[in-house]
Amino acid sequence: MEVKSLRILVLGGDGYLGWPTALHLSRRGHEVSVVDNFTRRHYDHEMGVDSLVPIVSLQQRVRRWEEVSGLHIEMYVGDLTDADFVDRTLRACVPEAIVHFAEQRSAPYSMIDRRHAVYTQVNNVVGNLNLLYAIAEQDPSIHLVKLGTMGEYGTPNIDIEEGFIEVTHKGRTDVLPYPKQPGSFYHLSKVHDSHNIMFACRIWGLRSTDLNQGIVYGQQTEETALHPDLATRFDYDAVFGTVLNRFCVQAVVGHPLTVYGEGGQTRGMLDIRDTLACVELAATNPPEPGEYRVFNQFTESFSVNQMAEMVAEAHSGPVRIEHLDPPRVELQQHYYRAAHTKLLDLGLVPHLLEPSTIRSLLEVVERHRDRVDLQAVLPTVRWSATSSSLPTAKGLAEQVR
Ligand code: NAD
Ligand code: USQ
Repeated sequence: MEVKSLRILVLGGDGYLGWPTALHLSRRGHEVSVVDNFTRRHYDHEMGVDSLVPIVSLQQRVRRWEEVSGLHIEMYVGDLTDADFVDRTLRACVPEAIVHFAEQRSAPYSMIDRRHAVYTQVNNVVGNLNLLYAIAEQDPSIHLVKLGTMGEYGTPNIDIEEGFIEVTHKGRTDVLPYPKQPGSFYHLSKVHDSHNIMFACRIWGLRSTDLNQGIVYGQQTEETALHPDLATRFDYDAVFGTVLNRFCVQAVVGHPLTVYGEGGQTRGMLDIRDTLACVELAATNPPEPGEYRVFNQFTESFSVNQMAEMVAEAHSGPVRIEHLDPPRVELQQHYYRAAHTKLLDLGLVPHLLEPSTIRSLLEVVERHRDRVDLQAVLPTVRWSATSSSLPTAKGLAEQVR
């Protein structure tokens, strides 16, 4: 389908999702620039972990893309919490749409201690606020496509709607923001962002799409598969690895799949290739000036137990599933039904989670299995200071041997 070419600035363009999104938008004919301060690479050093799939520097990635595709991606290195940098970058790039991925995105990282909680909220909320001011001052018609999270809603005992719910109270009716019950200081930072964006749309007439994204799985996209230097990162450690990606790594190395608690936690999920498609659909179908809209960006929901069983079935070798003492404070059995029709209405054709999808992910892991550090697999961050002690990384490594 023919799409209008846009000047798009991708914030967080060195990350797991930002990099493949930048490539996808570039190949689709958009003029793409990326921003990053490499803080994600710094967390690796801090935590002593690394992406399972090796990644080259952003500079090398951009050069390789130019060589492979003949397409240029402009690069800006800097921090969104630096307002001058944000102002300068918007002036230099003059974007029509900004896709904002550039936040600290791990729930466990935000729950390590006070310092990490404060860092997460300052980084995310201040960066987003600087961006809102720069857009308002320079060009309020810029469309902000902001990555939020399904975790903003938590797990209420009623259906989750797309951003807003009609409420009748004492005989009067209104459409109000859907109640938020996030489960970590990270997820809370996204709630704060949503409120700030909605307010900025109301008072300054900005336009924004808040993409409440579910948990992403997968590592390869059409563009990243073109050359090893174009690969995106793949995290499997207990702080940054997400559940399905982690289970695939655990299955390949013979580690028991680490289901936290009862495993009835149910979440919206999506294939990494659908992230790219959803972001482009949102960017190329902008809201009206002053409009703040919310899309729930996931394609299917599964419980943690279902995901563990699917990985065990797809893997050719034996797989053991273990229920660990839950490190997080969250409901382990609950009702979960969330609307997600708006992106489908715009034309999203989802990649659903088939055994073949899991098998191709297992193959990626197999190629890099020598890089797996078993010490990084077990959860070490507890939500509650009083929760029972977790098995140690050393204990688990011994169990695996
Ligand atoms: P990531 O950590 O791999 O990428 C984020 C990038 O932003 C990193 O490269 C980091 O260096 C950069 N960054 C962070 N703070 C910055 C700052 N202040 N200035 C400049 N750059 C900064 O994360 P990801 O998995 O690619 O997620 C991207 C976005 O999507 C996040 O906002 C996350 O909350 C959201 N999201 C991710 C998932 C998922 O499953 N990965 C699911 C739902 C929502
Ligand atoms: N879980 C396990 N075992 C594991 C890892 C996780 O049982 O080894 C459970 C967790 O307890 C949780 C669920 O799986 O109930 C999801 O955990 P996760 O780490 O995969 O995802 P989460 O912490 O919610 O965060 C991830 C991304 C975040 C994004 C969010 C989308 O890191 O950036 O916002 O997914 S959502 O979950 O919809 O909020």
